[in-house]
Amino acid sequence: MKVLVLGGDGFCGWPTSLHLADAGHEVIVIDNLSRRAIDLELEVDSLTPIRPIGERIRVWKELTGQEIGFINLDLATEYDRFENLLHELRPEAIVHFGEQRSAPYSMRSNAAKRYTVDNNVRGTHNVLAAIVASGLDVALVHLGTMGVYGYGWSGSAPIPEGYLTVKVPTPDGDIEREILHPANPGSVYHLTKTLDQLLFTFYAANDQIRITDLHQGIVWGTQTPQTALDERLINRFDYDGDYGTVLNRFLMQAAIGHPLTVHGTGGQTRAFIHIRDTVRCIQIALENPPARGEKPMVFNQVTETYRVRDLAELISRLTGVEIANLPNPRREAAENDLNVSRDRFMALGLNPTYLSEGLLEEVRDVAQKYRERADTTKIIARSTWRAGMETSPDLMKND
Ligand code: NAD
Ligand code: USQ
Repeated sequence: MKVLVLGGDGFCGWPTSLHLADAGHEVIVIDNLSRRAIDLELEVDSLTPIRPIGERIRVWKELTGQEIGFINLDLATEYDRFENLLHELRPEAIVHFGEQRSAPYSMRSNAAKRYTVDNNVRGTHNVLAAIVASGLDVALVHLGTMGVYGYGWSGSAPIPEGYLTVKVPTPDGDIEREILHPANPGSVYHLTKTLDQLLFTFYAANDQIRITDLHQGIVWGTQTPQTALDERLINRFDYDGDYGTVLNRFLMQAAIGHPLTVHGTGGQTRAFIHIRDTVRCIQIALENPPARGEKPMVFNQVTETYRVRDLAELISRLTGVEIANLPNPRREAAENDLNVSRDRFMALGLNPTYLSEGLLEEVRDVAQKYRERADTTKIIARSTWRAGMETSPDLMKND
């Protein structure tokens, strides 16, 4: 299958591009390298020494003989170029990772909020409009987030895969309707993913675009079998307060002996998935698209749930690194339960990678290998959801 991977230079997109190429698909990466530009803006770098995209692609070709294409294009601002590319390349499928994906970054300033909305919503709408204009029957797979559901809405009922059946009272008695699960975003970034959902609902109904929206949990780990083939193919490892996600951050902090930065009580329960399962899920979704005319197909792309403090305690027990309970810079429930339905990928054959000591050690080993590259002044999360929520007077003495 000819597949365009939008955002294919990023943390999830690069290993997915290699995985799909390895599985025999023809892959073309489209990326404006904005994530690398944000590293420069934040004066931070991936803990792992990621190589330029041209070198990554050359090394993959040297090792496997497979060509991966690359086009530097901004999905949000270069609509005409993107539409022309669809006419020229005639892809059968598109995987869309190409958005600003950090919640803390999206809350760090007014400019960052506006950039995140402009980039993500315009980009996704441009992709949909260009598919319609191309006249192609392209299957679109989009990376959404578990965060569209929010944390705490469903109580003890499992969060369904995208849709909820509700009873609507009418004078003639109750009628049943299926609706999109109510959105409850916790950041401007998460808000953009809830807006994406409405765009998908409209274009699937109006233009019969085949759309799969993957509501993914927090991705952890760094390497896949393909990125581990050669150091020049290594995947990104974000550890800083804006882009680093919680489990990878704790493992990196353990590797350098930094106290584990638990926000608040650590009672937040979140959904997780290992990067090796992310790439498998994308392949499964690509190979099992909905039919034309169907509503967007939603999968909850998660394999397990954990409470933040339980992860910190586990890593502290394994490594001896202490835990620091910091004031929470975010506006989020101090404690929540999370019960997620995840039947669809299981039914399609996903064999989940569960968190184990071995896998935790593998990530810690990667972090230990590159520990000299870490800038410890970038570890504490400084983006706050509202003015006055600044964090960690004590821990900053480690900076
Ligand atoms: P990332 O920032 O590492 O990668 C995103 C890529 O998209 C980058 O290479 C960036 O340069 C590119 N991009 C952004 N805007 C673009 C634009 N306008 N035009 C072209 N390219 C653009 O992020 P990631 O961690 O790989 O996440 C990929 C997707 O998966 C995101 O949409 C994110 O919301 C979703 N997701 C990620 C996680 C996670 O834990 N990393 C969890 C759930 C969902
Ligand atoms: N947290 C800590 N300490 C840290 C970092 C985070 O306690 O050092 C806490 C946060 O306060 C939050 C939880 O851990 O309660 C998760 O934070 P995170 O930064 O790991 O994840 P989040 O901001 O939710 O975003 C990440 C990705 C995003 C994706 C989302 C999936 O950056 O792209 O959409 O995970 S989900 O969380 O399921 O919505």
